[in-house]
Amino acid sequence: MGLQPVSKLAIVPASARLIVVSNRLPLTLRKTDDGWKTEPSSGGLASAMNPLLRKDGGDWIGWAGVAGEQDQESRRTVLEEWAEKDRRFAVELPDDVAKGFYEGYANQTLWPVFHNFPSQLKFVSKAWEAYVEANRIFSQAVAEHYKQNDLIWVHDYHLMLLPQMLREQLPDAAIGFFLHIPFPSSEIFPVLPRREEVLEGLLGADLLAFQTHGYLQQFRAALLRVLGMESKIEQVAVGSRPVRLEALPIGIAPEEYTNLLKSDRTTAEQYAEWVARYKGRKVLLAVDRLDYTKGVLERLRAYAHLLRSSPELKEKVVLIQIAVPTREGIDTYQELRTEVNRLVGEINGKLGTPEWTPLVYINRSIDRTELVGLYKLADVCWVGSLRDGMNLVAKEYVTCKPEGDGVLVLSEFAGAAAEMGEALLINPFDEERTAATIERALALDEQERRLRMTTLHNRVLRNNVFRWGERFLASLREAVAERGRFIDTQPQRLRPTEVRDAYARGSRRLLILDYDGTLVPFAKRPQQAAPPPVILDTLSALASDPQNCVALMSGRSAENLDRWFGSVRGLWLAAEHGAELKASFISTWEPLRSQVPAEWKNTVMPILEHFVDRTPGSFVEEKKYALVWHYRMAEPEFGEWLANELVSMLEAMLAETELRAFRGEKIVEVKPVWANKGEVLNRLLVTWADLDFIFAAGDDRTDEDLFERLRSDAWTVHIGPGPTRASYVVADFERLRQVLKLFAESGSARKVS
Ligand code: GDG
Repeated sequence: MGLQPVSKLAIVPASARLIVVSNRLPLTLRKTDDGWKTEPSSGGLASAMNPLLRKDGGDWIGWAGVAGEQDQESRRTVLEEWAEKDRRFAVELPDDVAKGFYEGYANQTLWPVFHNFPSQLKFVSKAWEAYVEANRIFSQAVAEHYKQNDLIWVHDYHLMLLPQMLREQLPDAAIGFFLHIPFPSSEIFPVLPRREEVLEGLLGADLLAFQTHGYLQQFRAALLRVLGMESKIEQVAVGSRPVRLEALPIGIAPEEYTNLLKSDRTTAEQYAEWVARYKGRKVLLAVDRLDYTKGVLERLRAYAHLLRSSPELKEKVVLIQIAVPTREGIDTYQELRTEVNRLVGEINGKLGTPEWTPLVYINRSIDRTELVGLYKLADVCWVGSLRDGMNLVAKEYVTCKPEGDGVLVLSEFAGAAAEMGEALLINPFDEERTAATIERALALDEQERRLRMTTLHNRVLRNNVFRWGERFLASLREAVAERGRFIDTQPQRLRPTEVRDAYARGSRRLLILDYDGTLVPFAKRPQQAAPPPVILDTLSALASDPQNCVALMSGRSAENLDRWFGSVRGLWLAAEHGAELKASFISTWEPLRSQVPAEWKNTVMPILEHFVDRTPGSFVEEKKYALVWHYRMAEPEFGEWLANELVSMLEAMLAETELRAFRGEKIVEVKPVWANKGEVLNRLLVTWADLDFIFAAGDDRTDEDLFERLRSDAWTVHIGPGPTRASYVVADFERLRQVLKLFAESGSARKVS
């Protein structure tokens, strides 16, 4: 089999048109006395994507903002102009849908959960319905806009159902998704109401990209815990379709800032004025949307602490806090604003002097020209997010410091911390230590300051938004090509006569068979699955043929296999998925590794026993090398849910060891990684070389290790439904028995003739 050529449909030409889809366009409508006017949108997504699209071209689809009832004519004219001149296409949402979608599910349910603030979560099912409806309206708009070969790039948490909705309408489309905000841990994510739908919505994409590896891992953990879906570090299979997973930290367009610094008059004049005004004082700068995740309150408290604990800083320092209003229709944000206002008053009122206002608070958006001047001016930029997908302010600041004269103080809970290790990192929840770090930043010696800042500066310039965009689109193209390969390599149905003929032509054959689920159906208790005589007869017939090497590889213990198959002459046996092997010509078992430590069982057993206590009908089976939790007799949904929980718990616990927790058919098994069927194969091949027919059959994950190692011309057969690397499938164990019977008969027929 092997990889087939990429199917034509799946190849996306390099010149394909890009369609960006996000909640907001980079343009915003503003109502004035003369009708609707256009303004640039604020926020990280617009800052990043706008220069990218301006450079490389592409269409952008997004919500036009609340419509209201008046002046529709003038509104329409502006929107038509956006489409014609800028190729920005506005999606109209009915006002009640927009409210439930944006202020409801997106910003009061998803946003707090994804930023580790489950206590702020508010959920009403009407808002969820609005979220579904808004995503549906978006999918309609995109589908109408779409032409074959377009690349669709969906952005952020507002549109998490969109990939799947688009997949249903445009099955062949290339769909990528980028999440700008964090993905929460598997402890927090399950709190999300409608979590299954959200994950399934995302899985409609060909590529899912996150800001950091950490978020990507947390997404995988959520898939396992919530949907019971296993994934690889770079891929998850959704039926027969692969979804690629990537960590792609977003960057900025440095020239947008450096050009203003180099040649903008307003910037230069404003900067000169500030230099004069703040002469003799150190400037601390903070720039945030006024969102509780950005840690504005915590920063102000830490600042007050700093001023109180270090009186020598009096009149020597000033904090400029830009706090851009955001989501003002939501109560939490209004409460935050009130509290910040109060604290600002308190700091200046209690700690200021007639000559000195310690805190300059600006509660509006300022011009980019001014922002850049402030970045240049600031001795320290203070990013104190309690949680943040990336944080572009950190990157913008270091971009504006080509000479290396400034210090970045950065929260370890911002995604940016993963790639900006030269910053002084803080835990913004710890106000005292944060204050101490700010003090250290103010006193940092020049050499260290320059070294840290220049390294950061160069890295941010290199990992810019254009590079990020290129990587995303290249990865999306590859993901689509991979989808083609994946589909082309999906297993075919096994045709019994065809494989029988190949068997008959062979003269040195290897047959590797799994047992439970492959030769016999699953039984409620493992000891009930004894082989019926017909299986023993077939195995005896096959194993006694001198041209055959027949190996039974099972998860069962050596003692169990001996009891059931000891009488079948010429049969190789591998127990516990290959931890031990018994050759056909000797009567002793040989372990695959000598000196296997078993103390781990003392730690893992109590955990499994705890799960047995919680799950009526489940039990633990102890094998020589493994421990298995069986839950076939448990209530199905509860059993699956607990199995997900158990595996995610064990995965974290066993990460540094050679043990792994595997999910099988209604079991969770803890065993060493080396105990796998692929390893046993190597042993068999030492004895049995020059093979001209290889046949391997199995139904579960442990068989996949084997299929992966076998030669590409091997007949690998998966029993039952589900994703597999095997080349062929058969519906159930009975079909497989028929095939083995055909093999056995063709052998005896030749002997007779
Ligand atoms: C989301 C994620 C992720 C701010 N004030 C003014 C102003 N800004 C600009 C900044 C920066 C942007 O807004 C803010 O970007 P952030 O990245 O800091 O934060 P979010 O808006 O929350 O963005 C975030 C980002 O998406 C990108 O993926 O990094 O984690 O939450 O560009 O400069 N711009 C102007 N005046 C202001 O007063 N002109």
